[in-house]
Amino acid sequence: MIKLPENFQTYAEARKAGFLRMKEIKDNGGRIVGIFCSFVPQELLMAAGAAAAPLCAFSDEPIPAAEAHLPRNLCPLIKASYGFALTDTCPYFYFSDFIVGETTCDGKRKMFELMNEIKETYVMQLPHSKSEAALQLWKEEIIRLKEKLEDFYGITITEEQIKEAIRIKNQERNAMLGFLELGKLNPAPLSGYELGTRLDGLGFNFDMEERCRIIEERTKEVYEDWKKNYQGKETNRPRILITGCPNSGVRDKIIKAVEEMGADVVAFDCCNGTREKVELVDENMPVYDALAKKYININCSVMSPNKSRMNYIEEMMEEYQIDGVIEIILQACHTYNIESHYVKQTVVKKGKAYLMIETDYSQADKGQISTRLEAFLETIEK
Ligand code: BJ8
Repeated sequence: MIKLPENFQTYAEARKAGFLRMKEIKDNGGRIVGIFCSFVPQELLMAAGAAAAPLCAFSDEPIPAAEAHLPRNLCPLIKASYGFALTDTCPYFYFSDFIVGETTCDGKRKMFELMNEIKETYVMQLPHSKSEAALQLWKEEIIRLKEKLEDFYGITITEEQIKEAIRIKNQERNAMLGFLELGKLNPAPLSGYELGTRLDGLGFNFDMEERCRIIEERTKEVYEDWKKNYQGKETNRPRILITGCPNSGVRDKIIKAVEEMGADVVAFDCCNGTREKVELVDENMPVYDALAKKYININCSVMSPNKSRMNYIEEMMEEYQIDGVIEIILQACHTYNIESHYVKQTVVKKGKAYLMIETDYSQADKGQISTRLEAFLETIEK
């Protein structure tokens, strides 16, 4: 695994550092809205002057408590997120004025009903296709969220404010994308472990300008180091693309493990990767049309059909010179699990290696996963 920089902040450290920022926002009378998903248009929260608190949980600690209300055979992300709320042990949930959920998968959709009993949870009705009719519905839902924010805070949100938020969020997307696209360099300039951890960690920094500055500085630093120390050097380390469900809760036992075995994770088709960032919001369209178009195009498996994800994976395999794809499925995630059939087809058609790992946040399968990763790497000839 490529060495981490000395000042590297782990995900847990970044999350903890954000607690203080949250509290400061609250102490100064600021607004905070908790969110779970890439489909929630953060530009509206920004236009309302609210920070978006990321609430998706990646720890198995609160799961036993959640299982008192939720089925055991449910996605760990859903159980952990609900468990934190139920046990009142997540400062991001605690400081949120209200929660914005969305009808993505069945598990989250129904869990939000229970969460609403703990704290107000407003649910956006996300259509599950990208048709013209779905786009219109989604645009109306986006306007409804704007109205919800206006009612909740007793404010008026102008189109000018939304335009400005779109401009800033697009800048941030570009900065993050610039960092993730370092993975296109060959040999790999940094570890996939760092790529993913930094991106997740920055979600706990609510100052967009600072976020951009930090990531642009690191991008520049890594690129210069690559030119000096890696460019032109031969390597036989396989280049891996990670796809599927959010992977932060299983990063150590899959991403870190495979890198320690001699591979480089260089690309991420997932929500803590490029998935939400590749398409910007069109700054020349009317704001609600532009937001609806951008967000409905996110290639999540809750969309049906979702052919554009397969096209995107194919493109990524070319652009990042991928040797093998690891698909991460969180236990009981039916949409990604079923869609893995097409992902495998897409990868195999290109003559590359494919491995699907279905797992949860526990450490019980760590040894078994290591064995499978080792066997997978052996199938990749370099
Ligand atoms: S846009 S990936 S953040 S829904 S919770 S679907 S893992 S069973 S998280 Fe997601 Fe939005 Fe899509 Fe991204 Fe499966 Fe679990 Fe559901 Fe999940």
